[in-house]
Amino acid sequence: MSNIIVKSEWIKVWSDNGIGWVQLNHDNKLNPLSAGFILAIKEAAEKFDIDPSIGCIVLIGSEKAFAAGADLKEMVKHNFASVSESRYIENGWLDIPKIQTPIIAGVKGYALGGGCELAMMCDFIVASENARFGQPEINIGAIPGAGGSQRLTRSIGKSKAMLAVLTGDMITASEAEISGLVAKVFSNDEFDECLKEIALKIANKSKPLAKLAKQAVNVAYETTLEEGIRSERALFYSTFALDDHIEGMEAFSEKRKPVWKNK
Ligand code: CO8
Repeated sequence: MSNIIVKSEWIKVWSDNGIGWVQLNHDNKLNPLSAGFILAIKEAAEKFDIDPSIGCIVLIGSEKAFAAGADLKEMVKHNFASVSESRYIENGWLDIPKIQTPIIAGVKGYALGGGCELAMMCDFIVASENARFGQPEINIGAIPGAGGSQRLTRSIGKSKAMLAVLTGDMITASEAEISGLVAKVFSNDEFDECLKEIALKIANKSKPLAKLAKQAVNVAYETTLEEGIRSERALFYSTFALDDHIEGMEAFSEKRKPVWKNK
């Protein structure tokens, strides 16, 4: 971990209207994910996560690819001892799902292997019609390693996940939308505008409420229905402690838009 150089120069970061944009901007437009690159992505997202002006984070890639997977030129140098000793997956990857602010993956082009896994670590995926998803690791002597076999299966079911993981074949944007991997697909022309519109809608919600809502949905992913229902109820009750709960209720009665205090 200590000798990994964080590749911040491959990340473009900007914010507007409460949206924190993190663009994967590698010299290779396929955005191969090396250890230093993933740490830079994680650090950029974490900075937005603790920025009180940000209500939604959006991860995007290039026109050609969100990310075409692990950097195979880096991975080829590894052996069993070095992947375990360097904590190849633990560094960076495992922190991205811990982001509390809503985070969207905006996918154009390829999202393959680690790229598909990174997109699935976000809260949901919005894709352009040219997007292609896949877990092709089986074709390069590996299997998914950053949660792909688990998140893809939970997202699209065992049968479709098995087909993808065992053949390594790509899934088109429309197939991904039908199977639930992707929340929305937009035409290539409309994509940027529509992605921004969704992010803006989320960024304009009460920030603590959005975080509680995200937490509630995530529990469904991680536990039994009974536990999830219990957890949702506790989170629901906790909304009553927020000024924004009172504001939301009052705004409804007064037939006006709520003005969130974010507390
Ligand atoms: N890593 C490094 N370099 C890559 C990668 C990659 N994943 N993908 C492509 N490149 C390089 C190519 O070698 C080529 O370099 P050069 O110009 O020096 O020859 C350049 O990018 C352009 O590539 P192509 O000519 O192949 O571009 P095409 O448009 O013809 O094809 C594809 C695009 C379909 C994306 C094709 O490049 C491809 O199949 N790439 C490999 C995809 C893949 O197998 N991804 C899975 C990798 S394994 C993985 O992700 C495991 C995840 C485990 C956790 C992650 C831990 C870090």
